[in-house]
Amino acid sequence: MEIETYQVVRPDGSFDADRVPDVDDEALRDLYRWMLLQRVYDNRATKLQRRGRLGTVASGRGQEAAIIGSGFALSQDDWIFPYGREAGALLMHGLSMRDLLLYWRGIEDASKMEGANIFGMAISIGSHIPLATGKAWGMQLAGEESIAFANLGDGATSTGAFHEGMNFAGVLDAPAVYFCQNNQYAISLPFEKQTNADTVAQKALAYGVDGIRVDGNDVLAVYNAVSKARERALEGNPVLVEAVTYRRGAHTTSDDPTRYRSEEEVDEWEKRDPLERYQAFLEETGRWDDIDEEAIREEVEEEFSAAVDAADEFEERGIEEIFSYLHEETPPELQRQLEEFRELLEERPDMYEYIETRPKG
Ligand SMILES: Cc1ncc(C[n+]2csc(CCOP(=O)(O)OP(=O)(O)O)c2C)c(N)n1
Ligand SMILES: [Mg+2]
Repeated sequence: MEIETYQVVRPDGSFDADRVPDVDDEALRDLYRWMLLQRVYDNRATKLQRRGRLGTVASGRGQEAAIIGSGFALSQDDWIFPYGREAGALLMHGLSMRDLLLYWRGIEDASKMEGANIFGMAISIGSHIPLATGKAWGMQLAGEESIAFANLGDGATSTGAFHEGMNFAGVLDAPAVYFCQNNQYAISLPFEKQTNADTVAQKALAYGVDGIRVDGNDVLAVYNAVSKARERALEGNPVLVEAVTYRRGAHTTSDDPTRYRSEEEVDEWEKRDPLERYQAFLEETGRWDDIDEEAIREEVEEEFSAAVDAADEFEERGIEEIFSYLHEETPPELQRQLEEFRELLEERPDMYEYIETRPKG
């Protein structure tokens, strides 16, 4: 089965003029700004984690075009179901950097995501896919002109939840877009060992859903593909988009990728850097001179530092919140566990010490 990989800008910077999206210069510049923000954010967050000030970080390095191109194609009314690497897209859609940092510090509900249509992150791989389908169906029943957008990895397509979510999307004509960032690995497992299918996009066919395959390191191609997918979804045709890309960093800060992949492979993908490719396009079309790269960097660095300060001021609310977070009224079984836990802490306060003494701020 041959599925075309849609592209606008080729790795050498040459491009297909008919495919350049019909957006103004400011939008074209913004795309660069957001990709750079994603890169700077990932660098800073990774360093912060190394200093023990974040629990873990899942970097989007190498995937900036996929993350930003897709986020940029969405409306503020759409609902995003994130999976962890898409900081830039979430910040674009109303999440504050402080709250994002607090999330990676283990505080999930700093903002309760107020003001942003962003669901909790799917740490349990694939679990958000049926939820996105359900949300999309609900929005359709309510007559809303918006879609549910699930961000997922290639690994998520090997879960049962993917199958269920896609199947129901097809059956229900749900206004949903499933955006798979095929970064070639699920932690250490390469794509070929995970599925016998040549592409993710072809899986859509079996569900009676549209499938699009796109060069995930080409921000304009991703933007076009997701814009198109969004239009189709609003007409009641769910779409699976596969963005072919590469995870250049470690899976998370607790992974060592040199143990399972070659330097040559990583070098090969370095050459397909999404920012460099887009810069070449901007230069070619006379837009690069309007971009002050240093100024963007400085601005993001400052924003990041301010977000760290704001996160440091957040008062932790104690272990008991684990028991009260989900339910309006604590059910009897949880109440019992809470009491048991309190007794345990009285007897063995040291059990909780490591959390209390972890580096503050
Ligand atoms: C249901 C479930 N199984 C296993 C894990 C452990 N795990 C965390 S991330 C991951 C791989 C995810 O790969 P992919 O979906 O390709 O996303 P990527 O990290 O490459 O962006 C796995 C197996 C998990 N979080 N949830
Ligand atoms: Mg992956």
